[in-house]
Amino acid sequence: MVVSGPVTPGQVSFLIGLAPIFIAWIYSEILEYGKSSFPSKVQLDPNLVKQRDETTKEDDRAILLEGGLTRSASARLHNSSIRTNLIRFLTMNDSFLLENRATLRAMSEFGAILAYFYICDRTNLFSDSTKNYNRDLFLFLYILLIIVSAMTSLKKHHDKSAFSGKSLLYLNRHQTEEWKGWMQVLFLMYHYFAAMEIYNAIRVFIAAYVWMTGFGNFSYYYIRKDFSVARFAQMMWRLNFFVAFCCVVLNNDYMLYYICPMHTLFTLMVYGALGIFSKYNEIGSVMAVKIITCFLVVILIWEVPGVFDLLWSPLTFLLGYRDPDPSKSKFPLLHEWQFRSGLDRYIWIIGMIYAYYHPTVEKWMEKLEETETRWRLSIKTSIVAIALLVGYLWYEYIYKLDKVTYNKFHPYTSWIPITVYICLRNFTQQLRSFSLTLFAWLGKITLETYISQFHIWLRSNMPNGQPKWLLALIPDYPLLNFMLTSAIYILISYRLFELTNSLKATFIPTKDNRRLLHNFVAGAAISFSLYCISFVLLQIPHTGLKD
Ligand SMILES: *[C@@H]1O[C@H](CO)[C@@H](O)[C@H](O)[C@H]1NC(C)=O
Ligand SMILES: CC(=O)N[C@H]1CO[C@H](CO)[C@@H](O)[C@@H]1O
Repeated sequence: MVVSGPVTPGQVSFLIGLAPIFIAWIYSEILEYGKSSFPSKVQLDPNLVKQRDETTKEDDRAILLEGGLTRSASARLHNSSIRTNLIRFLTMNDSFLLENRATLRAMSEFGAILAYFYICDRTNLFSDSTKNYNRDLFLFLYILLIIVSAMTSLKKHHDKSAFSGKSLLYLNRHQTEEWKGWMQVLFLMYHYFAAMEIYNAIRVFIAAYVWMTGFGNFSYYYIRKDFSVARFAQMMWRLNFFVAFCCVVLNNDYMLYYICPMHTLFTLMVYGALGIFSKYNEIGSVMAVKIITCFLVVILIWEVPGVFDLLWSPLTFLLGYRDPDPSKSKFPLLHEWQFRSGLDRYIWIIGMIYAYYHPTVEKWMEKLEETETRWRLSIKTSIVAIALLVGYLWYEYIYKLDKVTYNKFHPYTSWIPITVYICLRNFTQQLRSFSLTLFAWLGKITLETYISQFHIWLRSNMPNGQPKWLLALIPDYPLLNFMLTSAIYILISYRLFELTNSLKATFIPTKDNRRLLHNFVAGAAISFSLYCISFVLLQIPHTGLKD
């Protein structure tokens, strides 16, 4: 069943890179242990150590000199700091290891998790089972989760509106995260149980995520105006760090995890739309021109035949995907990318527009809240009625279409259910201020749960394979197995979320572009050398055999 394929240079590089880090981490733990049991050697009071940990995180320039804490402020010294750090790492310099124990631990843990991914997905250590859909069970589990989270995690938020200090905030952070959360649970369960009958709903959920990408990123860049390289790098790290390692270790194409390239693309588009001529963002007409340009760009790329291939074919090495399933491998390499990115090509712009009008709507809602009760009630009721009617019409005439026809209409209609949801979700103050924090918690780790599901919850069993099987830790007990694999899977996803963030803080300095560049060059150089070494190593047995 399992086709792990030949070992790739990437996998070997991963091992060669991980081994010294792992050893260094163990050694640093031993040093730390020794230090605390024999405190005479290096005398540091715990406060100082803590403070030092924090400074190291922020700034690698902090160098521990003979028991004291000194910062080398000169740029000259800091120029060489990556080289010195590397040398100190390779020579297993005690103080260096102690200083960076937390980072080493995070990297080792990250590596161990990836190893677990490989073991679950590409070896026969655990078995696999087939998917099985039962509507009753599916709904039972989902509704159970809603009940549990309503009973234990329903929370009222007291965030204030920016304008008047009333708790108005439509679509606040809690709500978007909760929204992501409940959609994600359905999306994942859809994969786990192969619930093909909700295919169309899943398309809407993905559109809603992309809508949120437009909405969130627009608000952020519009208000904060932070177009710095550091911020950009952080964003790219958040979206692609983990998936890049998954691709290397599991020998998969980036496109297998299509959510990642898609969100990266649309995030870049929002970034570009606001970043270019960002000085004039305040002017309404400029913003209108920008939005119209976004539409035109999308129309040009996706609607004009031939442009898509012309534009993306140089990136085929990155965005190409071939399904190993023989029935689906007839498509051209870029087909998957065209299909996935095309489905949601407009909705991020809609998200931007909603974000742009957000303050206006908020003010308007505030006014509404202050008007006479009768007026207010009638306006609200009519809005709800219209929303329900539109929602119903959409459901009847669009949603119920078969998969292929639906997909044709999807790019032009996905804004309808999204808008209806937004209206209904916040039509009373109470509804707006409550959220289910359990779902919001899950909503924070959607990227990690999305990527991890392929390998430690489901199984793809081969490079580039779609996850058609389930991971069976307890064979023959499907429900117990579901419980156990889900628990491990959610826990690991959450750890991955934390590790991605803590490593991001370590490697991407916020205010020092020079160091960011140095880190980037060093990272690229190290990866490249590891790759070359692995490549050569892999050639050796071959030539040996030929002789
Ligand atoms: C921008 O979009 C990406 C992708 O959805 C998301 O992860 C990120 O949090 C967004 N940024 C902001 C500031 O909302
Ligand atoms: C998008 C939108 O305006 N949604 C609703 C938010 O809440 C107000 C006030 O209750 C409603 O009138 C809006 O329709």
